[in-house]
Amino acid sequence: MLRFLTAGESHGQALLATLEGLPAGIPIDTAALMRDLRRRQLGYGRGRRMQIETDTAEILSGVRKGVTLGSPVAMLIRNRDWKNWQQTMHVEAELPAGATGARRAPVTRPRPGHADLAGALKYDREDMRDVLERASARETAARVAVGALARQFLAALDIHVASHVFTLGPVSIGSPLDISFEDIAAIDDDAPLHCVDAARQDAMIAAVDAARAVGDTLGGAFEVVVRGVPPGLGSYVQWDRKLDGRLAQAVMSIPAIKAVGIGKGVGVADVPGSQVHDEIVLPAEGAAPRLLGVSRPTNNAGGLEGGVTNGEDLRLSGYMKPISTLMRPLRSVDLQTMQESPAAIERSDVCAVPAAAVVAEAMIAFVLADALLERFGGDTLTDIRDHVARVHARVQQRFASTPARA
Ligand code: EPS
Repeated sequence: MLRFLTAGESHGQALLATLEGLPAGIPIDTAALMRDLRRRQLGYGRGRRMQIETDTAEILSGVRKGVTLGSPVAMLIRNRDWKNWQQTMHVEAELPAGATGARRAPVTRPRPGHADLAGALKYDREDMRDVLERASARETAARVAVGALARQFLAALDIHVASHVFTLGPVSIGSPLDISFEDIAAIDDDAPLHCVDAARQDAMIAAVDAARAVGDTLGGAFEVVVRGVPPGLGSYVQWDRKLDGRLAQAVMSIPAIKAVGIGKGVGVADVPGSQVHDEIVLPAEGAAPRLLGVSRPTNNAGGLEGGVTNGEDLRLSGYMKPISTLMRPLRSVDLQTMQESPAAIERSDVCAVPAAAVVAEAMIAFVLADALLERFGGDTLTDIRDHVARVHARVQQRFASTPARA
C-alpha cells in the first residue's frame, strides 16, 4: 500500500526519501515536518555533528498548494557537513578540482558493534568508510521525514503519536505503562532526555556526563504511544499480516535497537496470566463515551491482541544498545596489517536514545498509515474518512444499548 526508500551517505551530499502510496488531499504542514526533523537532532548526549546540521527536508514532488496529490513524494535533506567531506567522499574517480574539506585516511580498524566488520566482509571493502557511511544512523533523518508525512495523514484521522524515554543507562523510571498519553505528549521538545520524571531526567543527564568523562557510551529504552488507533488494523489470519510483527520489524530496523516490547513486553514472561491479560468490563457509570461498548481497566497488551488493534492506546517500547563508537576504544584488529589495534574513533554521540524514540515514532506512524490504508483504503483522504466513519457508526450501533456497570 504505502512504501518508501531512502538513499544517502552520512557525509555525502544529501539524504533522499521517496514515499509512494499516500492518498490525495492530505494537508501537509512543512513546519511540522521541520519540527520532527529538529526533534531527532535533539537530546542530551548528542555529538558535534548535530550542531553542524539543521536538517531541512525540501519536498520536490507529490505535494501542491499544501496538499498531497497521490503521486510519489520525493524529499531531499542536504548534509551541511558535505563541504567538509568533499575530498573524502567525492563521487568522481579522481579528486575533482575545487573539492573542499579534508582527505581522510582509510578506516581499517572496525568498531565492535558497528556494521564495519560485517559490512567490509560482505561488500569486500578495504576502507570501511564505504560501509559506515551508509550504515550510519544519519539515514534515520530521511525516515523521520517520511514518518512526518505519515503522521500528518494519521492526524487528519485524529490519530496522534508521542514518545518518551523511560530508561537511560543505569537510570529508569520503571514500567512506563502507567504513564498517560497526555503526560507523554506534554513533554517539551527541548526536554534534555525526553523523560516525564524531572528528577530521573537529572539523574540520566548525570549518567551521560559520567559516561562521556570516561570515553564510554550509553543505551536506554523508550516507549511510543499512539492515541486514537481504530480497532481492527492488522490481522491474525496470516503471519505477515499481524500488525505486532510488522511494527516490531519496523522498530527493530532502527540502528542499535536490540529488542522491541509490545505493552508489558518482556514483563509478561515471569508473572501469571492473571497479572498479564486485560480484563473486559462494562463501562463505568458516567464514563466518557467510547467507541467500543466495553472497557479495559489495564492495557498490558499495548493495544494489540492477535496481531490486531483492539481500540486501546498502542504502546511499543524499544531497547537501544550503547553507541558503538567509544572515545576510549575497545580492542579490534587492523584489517590492513592484521595487528591488534584499538578500534577506530569517528566523531559520534555519547547517547542518542531520545533521537531513536523520534525515529521509532516515524516508523510506527508509517506502519500504521499503511495498515489504515489496507483497512480503509481509498485514493483520497475524503474517501478514507468516509469509510472510517461508516465502520465507526456500525460499531457504535452494535453497542448502542450497552448498559453501564452496576
Ligand atoms: C547521525 C548519527 C550518528 C552520528 C552521525 C550523525 O551516526 P552513526 O550511526 O554512524 O554513529 O555519528 O554524525 C556523524 C557521522 C558525524 O560526522 O558526526 C545522525 O543521526 O544524523
